[in-house]
Amino acid sequence: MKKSLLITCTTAMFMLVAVARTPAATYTLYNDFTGFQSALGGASYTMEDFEGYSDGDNLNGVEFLPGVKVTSNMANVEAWQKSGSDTNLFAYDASTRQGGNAYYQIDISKDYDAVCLDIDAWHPQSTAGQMDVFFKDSSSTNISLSQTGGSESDPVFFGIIASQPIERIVWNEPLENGGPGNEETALDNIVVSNAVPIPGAVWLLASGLAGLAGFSKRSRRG
Ligand SMILES: [Ca+2]
Ligand SMILES: [Ca+2]
Ligand SMILES: [Ca+2]
Repeated sequence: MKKSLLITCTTAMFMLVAVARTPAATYTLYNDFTGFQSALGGASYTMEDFEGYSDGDNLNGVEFLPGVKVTSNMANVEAWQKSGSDTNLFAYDASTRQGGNAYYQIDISKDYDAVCLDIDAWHPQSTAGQMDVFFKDSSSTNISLSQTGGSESDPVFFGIIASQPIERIVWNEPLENGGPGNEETALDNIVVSNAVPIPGAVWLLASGLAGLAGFSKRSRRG
């Protein structure tokens, strides 16, 4: 075998190993905007609060932020503004919620690794809902969420910052009083950003320190 071919083969093998060893996306969850915002590390963000829309405006698949849109298995996805309250995004139709599998899907075509939003109108007597998050590397995670506020007017905050871009978030609504139908929830204050990454050198130092700490613990025990 020629030397250059050998080098190419060896390099390819190392690359394959590297690809195979790439870990699935890691992430951190946040339950309030203050914590989420400070974890962005000073990165700018854009937010859609839907206040620029009128009640009944169609939002189905509308790109309301660059690269961000919402669809649903419910037929209507609209701006919702009733009785002087602020405007949010609400989906509905005649029958889907009765089946108990109503969901909202946030599709993200640009590379954002940080997303947060409020879930509105979630009655405390309903059960937990599930947030499915899909990352660009095709890995995904399922997160169970509960309404911990005292009333239906307390929004539930969901924030996530991941090690790589988030492609899709699916909010599977909770069941109303245990089911079979879904509790009606709505989405508001959808934020996307790219968190300022912690520099590689800091990670190396941190993992080195962690290794040293483990070593000294073992030595002392020994
Ligand atoms: Ca709003
Ligand atoms: Ca309800
Ligand atoms: Ca409700």
